[in-house]
Amino acid sequence: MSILEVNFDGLIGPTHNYSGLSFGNLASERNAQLRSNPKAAALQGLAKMRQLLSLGYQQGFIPPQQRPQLDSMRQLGFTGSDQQIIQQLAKQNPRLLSMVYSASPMWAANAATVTPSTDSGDGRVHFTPANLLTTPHRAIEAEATQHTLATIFNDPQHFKIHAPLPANNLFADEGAANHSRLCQHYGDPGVAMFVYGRDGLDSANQPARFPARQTRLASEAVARSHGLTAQQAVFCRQHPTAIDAGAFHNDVVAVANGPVLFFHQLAFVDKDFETIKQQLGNKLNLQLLPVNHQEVPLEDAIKSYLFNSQLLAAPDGDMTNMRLIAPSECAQNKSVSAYLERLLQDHQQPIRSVDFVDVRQSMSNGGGPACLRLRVVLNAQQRAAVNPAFLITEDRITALEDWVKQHYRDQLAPEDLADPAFYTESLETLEALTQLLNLKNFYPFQSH
Ligand code: SUG
Repeated sequence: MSILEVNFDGLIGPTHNYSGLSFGNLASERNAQLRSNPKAAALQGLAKMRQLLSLGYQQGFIPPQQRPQLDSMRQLGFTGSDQQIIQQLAKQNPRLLSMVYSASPMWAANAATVTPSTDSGDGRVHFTPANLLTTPHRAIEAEATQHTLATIFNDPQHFKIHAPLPANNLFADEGAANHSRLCQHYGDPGVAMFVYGRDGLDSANQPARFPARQTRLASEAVARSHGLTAQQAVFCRQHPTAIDAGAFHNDVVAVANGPVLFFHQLAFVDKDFETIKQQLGNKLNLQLLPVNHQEVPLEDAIKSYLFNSQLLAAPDGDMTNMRLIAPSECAQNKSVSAYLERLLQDHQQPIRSVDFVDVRQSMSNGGGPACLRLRVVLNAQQRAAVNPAFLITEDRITALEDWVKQHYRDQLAPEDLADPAFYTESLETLEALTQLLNLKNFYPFQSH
């Protein structure tokens, strides 16, 4: 009971927009240049947090990053005031403008890879911020993510925040979206399952169409620096077919919790998976929930984001009484909703209920319920050591909803990013957030 998983959801920022920045992410490409609704996006995210809280789960959040992020443009030789740089970008290179305005840190599953203290061997929870270097708009997240994590988990006795891996193509890292921790119960020793799309050095077996974002070399480096021994980590290649079908992260086709691994038949390379099954099976009473292609075609799995559901143990950590928090798109997809009905009738497996949530604004950029959260397994002392400003209560959700309603736009078109008024508004919104949370000098603009 005292060791539990806490979900830290990305609080969706005021600049949420559809700029088609993620090659290989079908939703991002499909919705490029549409108008977004940042207010609805943030309220949908908060409603999901409220739902988990009311079901009895502990919940935290990760604040949005400062956008626009213009340091990256200054490094590229742009000069002048922030407003002048925005004007230059709007005129010369609107694509760069949308990159520095992206609200992509909302997808907290990509913030970092996390190893609980039960596994790290030094009594601390380890975090490595993901370098996200495959996509330029996400590569600018890493440094601020490191700072944010160090603010939330600000007790070095309990938490170790590593630097992101070197920003080199060999070490491309996407964080927890390509990592799962399997264990019998949260307090028992676990095995980290790292899933990578390409080796790093060896270029064989890569997807043909879309980029493989995670390298094996990166996964190995994270495992090593988190203190995991060869016995505590397994490495498995993502099926190139899945990446080419739009599963740019493994969490689009698989999700695990405790001893349960719920996955699409085409998620992993068969040969690797056979080895891993054995390695995992030797350590725990693994429960596999494979879904085959005839039952749910890969295209339906990717369109509905079935496997991007949050797979939750009961609030007290009971692994025999689990639930799925699934995107509402799953209820509308024929093969997926039929599958879920059958699943719930099967009492040999531990999932007892499915709750549908509307996170459509995020889904339209390729981010489902599981993308929006970073899972952190914490014992009671560690939970007490988390900076309370980032923990969710009913009152805090209400306060955050009021803040969103007061400051967020309900329509944002990519061309609005060039508007000088939007720049001022974005920073004022973040200023109001830090006042609400009582945070001093959290954002770079606040220390100038
Ligand atoms: O990295 N989309 C994100 C979605 C991340 C989903 N996260 C997980 N699967 N864990 C991405 O592709 C789109 C931004 C745009 O096109 O405006 C974007 O970054």
